[in-house]
Amino acid sequence: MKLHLERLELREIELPLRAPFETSFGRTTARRIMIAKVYDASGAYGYGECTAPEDPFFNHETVDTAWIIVAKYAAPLLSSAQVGSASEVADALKRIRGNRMALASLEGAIWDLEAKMAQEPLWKHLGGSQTEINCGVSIGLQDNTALLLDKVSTEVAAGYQRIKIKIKPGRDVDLVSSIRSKFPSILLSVDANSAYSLADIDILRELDRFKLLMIEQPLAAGDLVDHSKLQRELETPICLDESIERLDDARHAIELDSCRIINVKLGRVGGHLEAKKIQAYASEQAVPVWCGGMLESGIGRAHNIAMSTLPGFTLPGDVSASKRYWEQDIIDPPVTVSSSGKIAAPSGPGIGYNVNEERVESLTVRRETLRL
Ligand code: OSB
Ligand code: MG
Repeated sequence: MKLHLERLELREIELPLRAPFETSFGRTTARRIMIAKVYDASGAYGYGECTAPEDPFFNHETVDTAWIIVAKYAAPLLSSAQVGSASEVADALKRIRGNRMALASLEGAIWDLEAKMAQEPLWKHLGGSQTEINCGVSIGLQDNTALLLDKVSTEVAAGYQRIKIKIKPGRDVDLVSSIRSKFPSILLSVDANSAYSLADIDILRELDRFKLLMIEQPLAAGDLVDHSKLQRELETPICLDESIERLDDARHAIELDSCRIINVKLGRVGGHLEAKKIQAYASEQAVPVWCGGMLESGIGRAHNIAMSTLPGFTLPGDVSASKRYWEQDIIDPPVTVSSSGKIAAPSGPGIGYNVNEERVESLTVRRETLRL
């Protein structure tokens, strides 16, 4: 079925987090989220979520820059390209450098639309093969170690298969050591969000003693060369997040042995098509991948679930239950995780969750409609 894209509705919603989320680069208390809704001439529509954060501290993108990129550049390019399928969107937008989270929101909406028009779940439409996905959690920096241990206990008891904690210089080895004394055998990883340099190699070597599943993005965002030097010095696999924005980055990283695991984030890599290419290449190279998160609302969460059903997504991801972040999500039903730490792939068409449009309307603080 050929698409005839008609219009794009952009909205920004404000959604308060249940608790602040702190990383090495900052603390978030409420999300500002751009949502893209794309209509076909038939009246069908699809939803995408932009994962660009509020501030340019994770990468260069923000919700404000994403809005400009989509409204001023991506929508006109898409309109003139007259794409007939979701798989053509990335090519139609390729003149735009970077800004992949912005572009992915648009592409995601069109994938949802296309899957809905085909009356098939998005995960099947993408070529997914796993009917349930393995879930882990990401726990932010806490005010003290007792609080952190509490959080870890809660999530382990809830059934999550892997615990990841955020670290930064000065709050690293001690945290890991405390968790390991209490939980000697859980799957445990750390995420530094680029907070270290090679000058910190002694600290990173100390982390090697704790049988971590991985150390995520210890060095600079975008770097591959220093990560390769570091990986040579460590037993623990390095996982890259911020350094992987496209298939070529994944290929370079694997060729250089800069990492042995890849975190695929739909927004960061520019959408489902690029994510599929990265997982296919990593699978060929026997490098496991998993799905990262960016504190998404239900729409982004649903897209992450669909992507996580692709065959290479073997390690537990950062896709967790709606209730960990939101008092009330914007989808019905919310995402729930079983006591064995799994999310079942939904059976409905498209993203497979209903967007609560009344709630979205009441949270909206900005809107714009564009012709496609
Ligand atoms: O680096 O994985 C990250 C949240 C915001 C920005 C970056 C990251 C994260 C997380 C949370 O770790 C993942 C999630 O549960 O959405
Ligand atoms: Mg990360």
